[in-house]
Amino acid sequence: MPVKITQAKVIVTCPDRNFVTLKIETDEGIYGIGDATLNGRELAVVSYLEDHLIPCLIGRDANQIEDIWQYFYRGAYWRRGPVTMSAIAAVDTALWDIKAKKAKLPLYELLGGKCREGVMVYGHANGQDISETLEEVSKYIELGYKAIRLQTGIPGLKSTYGVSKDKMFYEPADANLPSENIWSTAKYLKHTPKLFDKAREKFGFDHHFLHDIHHRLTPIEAAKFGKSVEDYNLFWMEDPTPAENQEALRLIREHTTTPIAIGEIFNTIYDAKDLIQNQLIDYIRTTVVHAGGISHLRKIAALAELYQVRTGSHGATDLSPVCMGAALHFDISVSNFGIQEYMRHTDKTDDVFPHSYTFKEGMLYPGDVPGHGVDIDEELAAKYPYQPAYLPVNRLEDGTMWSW
Ligand code: GCO
Ligand code: MG
Repeated sequence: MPVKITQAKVIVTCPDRNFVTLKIETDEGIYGIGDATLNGRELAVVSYLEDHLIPCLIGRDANQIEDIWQYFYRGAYWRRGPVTMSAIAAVDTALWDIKAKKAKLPLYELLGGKCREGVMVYGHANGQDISETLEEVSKYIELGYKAIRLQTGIPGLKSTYGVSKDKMFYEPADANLPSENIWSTAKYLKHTPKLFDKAREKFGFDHHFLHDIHHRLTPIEAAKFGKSVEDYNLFWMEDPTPAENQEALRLIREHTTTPIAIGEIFNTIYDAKDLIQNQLIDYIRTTVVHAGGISHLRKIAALAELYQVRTGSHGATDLSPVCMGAALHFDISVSNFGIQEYMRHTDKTDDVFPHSYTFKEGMLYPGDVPGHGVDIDEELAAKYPYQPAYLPVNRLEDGTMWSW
């Protein structure tokens, strides 16, 4: 029996940071929600949904998730891009939520069932200097984390990617016009291996340590960095170079066995397919919200599985609890799951998005309520209106624009 979509609306709220949520309602009274947040470009996705997708959604059969996905992807003529794919992702996530609620099953049951008991996550330890970062690592270890990302300030640079005064919920979109960071590759390459040297000296080798380079190096610099940290056994180095030039990864690979993770800014399987098929990466970081939803992410994971590439989805604070909930159902049900990033949300955000997922000893569990297990308190959401917020930009010390 068809389940008719009767209404869809976009909810924008800023409980400490901006989130965009799509809510789809049906004639059976069941509704579903999907995350559509694109950090620093939120309102572009709101318009894409309100002006272009929602008018075409009303009256359709909510059961037909794949057909609706194809309708918006192929049917649009103008394909791909983060705005389009985040909007399609929100529709897809909300429809999976509806289907699972209608079946009275947690979403992972519709995705093939659990492949594992829980989802290993990593948290962020960051500090102005190495000793502050190591203090943060201790806190995560006390909380039971098995995997931790380490970032540290660099002597001689005023600010560095991944380091902020906030700790558990680091928020880079810090100003209503972009703030400016200064970068020096030479200073970074000199200092960062010391962080991992000290971290292994202090904590040994029982925990997974990760690191994000945030697209800042050239291929040969990335190769050099990967080599310089091999003894510290990193779980991965993330985004060593900007991924427009994917050939670059071959050069990095030829020089180092440090595993590579890429893909948080990818939005389709076409961005990832060459890297996967040529085995130039070890982890693919595409997410539910920015890569077309659960339907599309499962296709990426299926391709990756053929090449022993594992998933390692992005999960920074700007991906809402709705994305996190959906991601956990995906993570627990794909065989080639690797790890899930988990930057905690603030209490205000958690109050707006009541959820069934729980954290215990370094693992997240999606919970067993029907659907993806995340809801939105609309009344509370309305108390926090949208606030313009931009991600920073980055320049070299001589003023040259660089990748942030
Ligand atoms: C990560 C990311 C984030 C992004 C942020 C942009 O690995 O968690 O690189 O810190 O910069 O999500 O919106
Ligand atoms: Mg990253």
